[in-house]
Amino acid sequence: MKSILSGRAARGVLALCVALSVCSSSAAPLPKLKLANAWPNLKFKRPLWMEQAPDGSGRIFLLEQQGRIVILPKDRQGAEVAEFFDIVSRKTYAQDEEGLLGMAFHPKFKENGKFYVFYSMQDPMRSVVSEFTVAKDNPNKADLASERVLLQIVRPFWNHDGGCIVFGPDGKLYISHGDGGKRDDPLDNAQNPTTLLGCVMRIDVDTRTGVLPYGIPKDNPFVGREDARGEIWANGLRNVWRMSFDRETGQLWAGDVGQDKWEEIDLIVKGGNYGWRAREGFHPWLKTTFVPAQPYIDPVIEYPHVPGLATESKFNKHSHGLSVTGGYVYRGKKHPSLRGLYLYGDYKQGTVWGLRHDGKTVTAYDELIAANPIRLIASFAEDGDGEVYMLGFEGKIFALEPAK
Ligand SMILES: [Ca+2]
Repeated sequence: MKSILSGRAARGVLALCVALSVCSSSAAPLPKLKLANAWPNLKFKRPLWMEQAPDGSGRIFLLEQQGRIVILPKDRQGAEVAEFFDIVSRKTYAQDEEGLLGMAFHPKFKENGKFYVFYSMQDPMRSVVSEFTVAKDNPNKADLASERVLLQIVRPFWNHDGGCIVFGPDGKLYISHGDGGKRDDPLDNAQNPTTLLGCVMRIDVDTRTGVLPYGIPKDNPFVGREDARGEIWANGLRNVWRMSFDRETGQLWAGDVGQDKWEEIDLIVKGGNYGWRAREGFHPWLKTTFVPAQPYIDPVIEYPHVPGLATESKFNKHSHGLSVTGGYVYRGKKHPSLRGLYLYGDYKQGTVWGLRHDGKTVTAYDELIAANPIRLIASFAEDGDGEVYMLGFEGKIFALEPAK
């Protein structure tokens, strides 16, 4: 756009758009997408996360649920990966929602070689967030002996572990953890600010608070309260399966997996309470014993588990699904028609949707790739250039591209 329109011409077009009210991107129909096999000669075992190292090396890392992280070949026709990290022997994966679930590179990875992982362990059943460092003599190998355990969160049940860890633009580590599992959050964990279950946390990996192996940022919402954990950034969340920061606006987008009726996308803000188990999506659910300090925050969008339910939602043109997978706001350069679009999908139905948001409300939403229940959407991913991918749980990595 910059090269095509001079400043004056751009202002002229803008004035015309305002006058006609039809030219904004929000009014344009959303583009249909297709999946392109990004590494056609590779197949993975339950891939759950992919990320490019922020060190200028161009290396893209992929995480497998059983406990392995590999480096993908730069040649996308390549058939060999380099094994970077392996904790499979720790048996971190015992049941479906357990395992090595998340990883994040320290923003200064290039200088300090530090990265973070989230994994499940047994006896006692718990989630672990640890720091590791790259081996001194080999940039393509993690030093397993360098592990520094930051957090251990005891889990009452095997599912709803969350497990997404991402650094924010503020350099702090954000961690999602589910409500602890089972149906209806039976222990009312997501509303209970004294537990780290059912929330998004924010910690500082570079400092220490008291005897903790990490720092609790002073501007976290519950700092200084006796009846709440200072690590919590937002709560009332059932099981955030994938969250991401919009690299342009810094907003934190999350997919919060629903139970029986509604899946939702949330914009996570400081101190926000997203309602679970008192609410599912925009709808009342169960009683909670906790009185929220502020009103519950509604989702950005919701979709139903069965088509007939859609009429009960203001998003009544949204197709259905069973388990949301949060994605990314597209900020890449390759596909201008996708710019600013938040992409998300359904793990079980394999549908991909997109929405546009003006900072306050959804201005457009649509199905971009039709359902295909054979293809389970484990996660989306973003490379260093902001290009977006989808990880198929069956083992393939797809690039998302406009269909025409
Ligand atoms: Ca909610």
